[in-house]
Amino acid sequence: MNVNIVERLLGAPGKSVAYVDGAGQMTYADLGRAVRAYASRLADTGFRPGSRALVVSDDSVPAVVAILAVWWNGGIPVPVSPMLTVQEIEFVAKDCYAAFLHLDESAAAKVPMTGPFDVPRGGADWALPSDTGNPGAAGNAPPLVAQESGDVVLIQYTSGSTGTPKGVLHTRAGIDSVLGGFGKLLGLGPTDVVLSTAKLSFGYGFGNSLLFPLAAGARAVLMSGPPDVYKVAAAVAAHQPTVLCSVPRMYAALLDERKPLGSLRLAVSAGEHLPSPICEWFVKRYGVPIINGLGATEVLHIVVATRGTQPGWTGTAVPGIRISVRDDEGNPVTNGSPGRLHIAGASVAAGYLDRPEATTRTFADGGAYTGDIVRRGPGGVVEFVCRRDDLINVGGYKVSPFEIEAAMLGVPSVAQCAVVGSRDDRGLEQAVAYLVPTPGAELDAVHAAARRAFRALPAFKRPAVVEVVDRLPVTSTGKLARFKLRAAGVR
Ligand code: 3SK
Repeated sequence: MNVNIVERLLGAPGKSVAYVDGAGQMTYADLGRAVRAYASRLADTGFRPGSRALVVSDDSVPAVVAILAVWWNGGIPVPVSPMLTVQEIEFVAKDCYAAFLHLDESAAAKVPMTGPFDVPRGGADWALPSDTGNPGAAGNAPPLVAQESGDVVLIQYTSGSTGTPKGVLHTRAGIDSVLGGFGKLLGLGPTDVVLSTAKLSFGYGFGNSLLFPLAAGARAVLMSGPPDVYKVAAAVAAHQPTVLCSVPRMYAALLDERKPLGSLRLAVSAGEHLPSPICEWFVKRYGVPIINGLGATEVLHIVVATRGTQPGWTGTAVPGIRISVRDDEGNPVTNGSPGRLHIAGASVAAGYLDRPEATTRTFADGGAYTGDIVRRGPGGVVEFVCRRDDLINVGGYKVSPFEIEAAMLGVPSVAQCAVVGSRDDRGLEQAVAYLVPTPGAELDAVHAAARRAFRALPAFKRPAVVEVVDRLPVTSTGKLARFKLRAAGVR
C-alpha cells in the first residue's frame, strides 16, 4: 500500500521556506499546519475519498494548500486557470463532477452559486496556518487517506483540436514516476529556488512549482498574473532562483531585453520546441545550461529531454520512460524517418474522463501518443519535426485554429477565415489568420473588423498576423488545404 502523496511532499525541515508568493513566504512547518487545517474543514463538508475538487486559482500558496488538503482526504484535485470564462469553468465543474470548489478571489467574484457550482466552496482564508485564527486549525486533522498506485489522484484538462477540453486521469504511480523521472534530472536539493512561468493549472507548471520543489525540500516562487519578461526579471532579482522553468519565447524576450539571470544554475525550456538559435544565444549570454524538454498533459510532465544543452535536439527518454517512433499503424519506423512519438511508462495517464473513443485513439499500443511527429537521430536522440494535429502551439498554449476561426463567424466584411500556425523569424510558432473579404469590402474595413472580433478572444489566442487573401487554397476534394497555408509562411 502506498502512503499518501502529502507525506512524500512535506518531509522537509519545518524551518525551511517552501513558498514565496505575493503575500509573503511560508515555511514547510506552516505549510503542513495550513494543509491540516484546510483538510479538516474540507472533511467537515462531507468531502470523501475519490471526490473531485475543482481548484480555480492563479498561482498562490492557498492553491497549493487546497490541492494538498484534497490529497490528504484521498480526493482528486482538478486545477484550472481563473482566466477561463465562467462557461468554460462550468463545463469542467460538470464534466469532472466537482464536489467542492476552491476559488481564488477573481474566480469567486465571477462563479455563481447555482448549477454545478452549488457545492461547498473554500478560498484563501481556509489556507492559513494554525496561529492565524483559521477555524479549521481547531479541529483534529482527519487521518491521511492511503493512495494505491493505480488510484486516480489528479485530473488535468487539455483542449483538443476541436477545442472541447478533456480531463486526463493521472494515477498515483504517475506522480511517483515523474518525481523519479524529469524530477530526478533537475537534481533539486534544499538550497534550490525554483521559478516557473508556467502556471500550476498546466501540467508543466504543476510539476515545476508543486511536485518537484516540495519533494526535494526546495523553495518555489509563485508569480500571479500573466507572466511577462519584466515580471520574470523582477522575480529573478528579488528571489534569486537557481532553476528557471519557462518557454522558448520567454527566453527570447529575456535575451532581447538583456535581463540578468545571475542566480541561475539551470534553465528548462518546454511547452514548445526550442529553436537552436535561441538555445545557443542563451548559453552564450548566460553560461547556464538549458534543458529542452517535450511533455504532454497525457504523460503528466516532460518525458523526453536533453541532458544539458543540445541545440536543435529534444533529447532522450527521461528515467522510467520508453519512447518509440511509429507509423500510422503503430509499427516502429526506422531511425531518421519521421513518425509519431509514442510514450510508455508509469507517467502515462489512465485515459480521458468519460471519453472512450478519444482514450482508445490516444492511449494505444501500450502507452500514449503525444501528437508530436519526431525522428530519431544518432544514439536514439529525438528531433522534433512538427505537431500531427492542427493545434497551434503558442508559448506552450495549444490553441485550436477552429476556435479562432469561429470568432470571425458573422463578421460582415469577412467571407472566409482560416488560421494556421507559422514560424516567425526566430522559429517560434504564431497564429496567422487568412481572411477572404466579402465582395466589395474595403481592406481597411476587413482589418478593423478582424481586430474587433479577435479582441473577444483571450490575448494568447489572438492571431499575431492577419493576412487578407483573394481565396483560400483547397485540396482536390475541395477541403481547406491548411498545409499549403502553413507552407506559404508569413509574407
Ligand atoms: O508541453 C506540454 O504540453 C506539457 C504538458 C504537461 C507537462 C509538461 C509539458 C511540457
